[in-house]
Amino acid sequence: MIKGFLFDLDGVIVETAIFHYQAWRKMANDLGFDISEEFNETLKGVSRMDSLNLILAHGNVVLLEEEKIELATKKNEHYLTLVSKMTADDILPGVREFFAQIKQTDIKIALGSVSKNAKMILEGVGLINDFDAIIDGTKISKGKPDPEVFLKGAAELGLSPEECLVFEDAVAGVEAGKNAGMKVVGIGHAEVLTKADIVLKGFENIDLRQLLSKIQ
Ligand code: G16
Ligand code: MG
Repeated sequence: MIKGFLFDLDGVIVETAIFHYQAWRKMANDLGFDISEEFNETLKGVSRMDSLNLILAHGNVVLLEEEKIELATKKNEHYLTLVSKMTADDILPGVREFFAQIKQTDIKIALGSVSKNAKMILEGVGLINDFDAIIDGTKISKGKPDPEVFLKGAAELGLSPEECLVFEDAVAGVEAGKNAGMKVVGIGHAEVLTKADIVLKGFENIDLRQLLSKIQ
């Protein structure tokens, strides 16, 4: 029986991928190359340093570790100026209504994000108090597709993996949920999120009971 929902942040609750893209693109442009929106898809759910390494390899740029840390810090500062403007209007359609349905049940809610900025973003959009547990990039050592983030989420909720349902928009995130032994609802396109148990376009007009009857 499902007793806990584990939500990814970026692409599930809010759309921060565009801000990550803008900040990484500026960095790449400064280094003399460009990154496409399609390439940006491969960075979703991937940690900051892993993303940086993928981008540098894409642009055939080799740097020292300290130079990489400097670039990642600068990118994050730029990213923070972009996300600091986020408000409740940036919550993805249907999320609030879905949360309201959850609150009428005994199902607990946790965040499972690899972002080190997750809490700041949840505060900014006014959702921080809706979570029973928050696992973010400051609490984990391995990014998705490693299951660490979701296993820690389940543990903080006091639940077993089989009692948890993951909501994820990234291929690496869906894999992380499956690697944790959990059922996964993909948010996005079924052709992309092939490992998810069920795929929704988003939360608009989603009936919680109907969803649970399909998944259990
Ligand atoms: C998010 C994004 C990734 C980003 C990562 C680290 O993961 O999808 O693109 O690289 O966080 O973010 P930060 O640089 O803020 O620590 P998630 O798990 O919320 O999808
Ligand atoms: Mg995501």
